[in-house]
Amino acid sequence: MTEEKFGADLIVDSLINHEVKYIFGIPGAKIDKVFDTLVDKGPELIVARHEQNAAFMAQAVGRITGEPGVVIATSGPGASNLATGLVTATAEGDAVLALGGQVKRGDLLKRTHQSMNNAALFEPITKYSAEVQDADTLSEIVANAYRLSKAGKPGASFISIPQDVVDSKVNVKAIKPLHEPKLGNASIDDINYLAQAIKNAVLPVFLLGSGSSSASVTHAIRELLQYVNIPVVETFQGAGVISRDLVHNFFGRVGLFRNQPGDMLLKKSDLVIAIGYDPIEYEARNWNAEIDSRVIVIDKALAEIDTYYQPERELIGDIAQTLENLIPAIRGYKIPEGSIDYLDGLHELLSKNEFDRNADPNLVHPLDFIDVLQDTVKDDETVTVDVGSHYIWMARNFKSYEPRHLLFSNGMQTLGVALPWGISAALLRPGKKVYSISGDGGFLFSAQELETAVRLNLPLIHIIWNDGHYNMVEFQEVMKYGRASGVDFGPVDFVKYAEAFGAKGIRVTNKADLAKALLEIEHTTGPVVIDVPIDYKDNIKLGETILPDEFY
Ligand SMILES: Cc1ncc(C[n+]2csc(CCOP(=O)(O)OP(=O)(O)O)c2C)c(N)n1
Repeated sequence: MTEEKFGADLIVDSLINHEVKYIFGIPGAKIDKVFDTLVDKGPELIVARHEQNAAFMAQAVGRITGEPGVVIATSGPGASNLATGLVTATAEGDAVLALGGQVKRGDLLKRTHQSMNNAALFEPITKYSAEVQDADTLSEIVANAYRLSKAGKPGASFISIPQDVVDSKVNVKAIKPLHEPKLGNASIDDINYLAQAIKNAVLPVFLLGSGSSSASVTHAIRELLQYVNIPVVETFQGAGVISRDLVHNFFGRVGLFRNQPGDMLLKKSDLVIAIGYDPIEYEARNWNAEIDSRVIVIDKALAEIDTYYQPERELIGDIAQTLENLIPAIRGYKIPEGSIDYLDGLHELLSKNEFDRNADPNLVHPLDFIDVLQDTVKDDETVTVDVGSHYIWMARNFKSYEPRHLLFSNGMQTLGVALPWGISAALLRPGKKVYSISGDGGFLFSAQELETAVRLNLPLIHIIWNDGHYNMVEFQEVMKYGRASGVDFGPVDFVKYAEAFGAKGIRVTNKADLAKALLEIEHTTGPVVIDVPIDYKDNIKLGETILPDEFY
């Protein structure tokens, strides 16, 4: 006699067939049969302390591996708590498969406990949102949702599963993942067109976006730069594509605000080659305000066009293969002599420290913090960054030489991502330390996950830039209105907070203390929280326009 199978088996067997390693979530009655099934088989369940954070954890799996991270929540508020995580994943191009519980089908049209139109709620913020009506279709729906989440521009898929569907007997087996079709390179005509455009250019520049950070594209870009010496700027999510041995090609990151050496380079360039660039990271109106840039795109899907972004050509296909095909067509290209001095000047500007770090002796200047962290973090370790003024300082100044090792929420700018992302990075990169960084505001958006990190005994070091304010909003309000509003909150003893969760808590008061603390915890297993009083005296300068005319 064959063993009876239920909807929950079909879901879990589908995840097994897709080689899903982790599933993040919190149970509830409508979906608990899946949790019960997970006791016997399937991915490792990571119980989170809030569904929003479970969704962030799944997002980080998508970000780091390129394969969908999987999250599961119950009906009603369990499902709706996923919303911020899923909208962040969809906006920022991270594959996520979300499973939400639902009331039984007979209750769908009644005012019943936790009844809600799940599929409609998630429709505008996912790539795929559906409710299962027939248990035998569960596996096909999982398979389609899974592949759609990572196809083209990745994002979240959501499946709503009524309780009686999860619980009912099924008559089919789980679908095996199908072979993924591989795109070819862009057309030879388009590749030759770009090659000719580069040969004619005086100052071509590569703008590397999030889509350039996969292993294959990063490899192809590095290979290309062995043959042609073209300057590069990264978006925040393109961090780490340029390796240590190629730093001579690197001219910084662009993002908030339009005042970096990379902005000047984009402005001066007569040919911007945008690779895997997603405008959500840094809209073209920021770097092409005058609508006079000549842009050619290399991507796997069509660009989204706007007034400020009208690419002259688009090379659409597998990005890595397109780049490989570009090499023979432009091999030996050299930036014309006339541009060399300009680039040297920009490099000097990039390395110049414009700030007076002589702060209050009991505060740490952001650049001192970054120096200490830079000396501590190894290239194969991960740094996740929350949203706030600290994110601007880190994105501009923290060097990273491996892709997807310095992570930012750079589309939705969602507060609270750093700690949950750090948890996933620690799970996916076992044996490597992870540093997550947040402000004192953003930390409390997801700080309860410290318990998850402690439970899993993860080597996670969470560092809080403590200034007692929602500073990134504060300094911009001051710039706009001459005063701030709604940005103050009371103090929290983060050392006691950490200890209450079973983590180690450390408070430092200056740069030397910070360096000592990081050294002391080198061999600590399990999570550590470090509270750093930060000196934000220079933050207004972050937003000032410093594009001097002589660079145009
Ligand atoms: C979920 C969410 N709510 C509100 C905001 C708006 N916001 C952006 S930065 C910020 C303040 C961050 O303060 P903090 O975490 O202390 O970092 P700091 O700016 O002080 O470094 C706020 C409220 C947001 N980006 N995300």
